[in-house]
Amino acid sequence: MADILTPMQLKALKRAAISATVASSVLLLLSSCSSSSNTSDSSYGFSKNASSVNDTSHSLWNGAWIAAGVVGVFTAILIMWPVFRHRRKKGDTSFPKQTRYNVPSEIAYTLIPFLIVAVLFYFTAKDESKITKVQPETVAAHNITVNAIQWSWQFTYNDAAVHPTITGTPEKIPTLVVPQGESVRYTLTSSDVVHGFWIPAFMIQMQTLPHVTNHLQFTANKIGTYPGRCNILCGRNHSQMLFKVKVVSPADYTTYINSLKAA
Ligand SMILES: [Cu+2]
Repeated sequence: MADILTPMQLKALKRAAISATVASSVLLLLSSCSSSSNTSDSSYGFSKNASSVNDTSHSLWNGAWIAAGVVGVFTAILIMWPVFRHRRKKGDTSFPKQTRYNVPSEIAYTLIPFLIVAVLFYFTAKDESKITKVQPETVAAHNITVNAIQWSWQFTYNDAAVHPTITGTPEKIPTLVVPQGESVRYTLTSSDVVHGFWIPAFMIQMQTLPHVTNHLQFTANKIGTYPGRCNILCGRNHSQMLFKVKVVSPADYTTYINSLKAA
């Protein structure tokens, strides 16, 4: 391209690219600001307190972004510093001084990344163990088994003695009905390959694995219907592996369970 464009055109192109980058960064920043301030109970697109997991996940997520921002700005300064501060002076034709084996800086650039990873690991492990804590099946107020199949979901309500099962298909996506404000213990299994049980609004996901049983327990706090997805690429119709989560009042939940039993 350099052969076709004149130096003037190249300069103009460079300026346009810089302006576009700055403009899109400003737009991105503004859009993230407005989305966080418009609604009081939502933050960066995530609903606060939608489930018992949200506040823990949210602070971890925010903290990770703040850490990434600090590291990003610090790294950008380190890159820009020599670019602007140590430019070749006009008329200076000398070869730059060559330096090798700077022990203090080598220790620093080994230690700093180690510290960053250690801090991220500490907070992730601490919050993860809090989020994945489950009660024994006999103690939990409600027990639901979620089984993933290529390419839909099966929900079995173990609260009812007959354990009714709802089986979905890509055409007829299933609904997981849960009681508001009451803790549900989920048993996660898979009939075939690895899938991921994911409810974005509740900031929670866990893989469903063949031959392995996983457990998860959380409380849905707000009445409403929320989208659920498989978040592990599990084959041809992975994108159609959808479900809905319907949070209803405890009384409506009991009515629903009774209607399943009767059916
Ligand atoms: Cu899947």
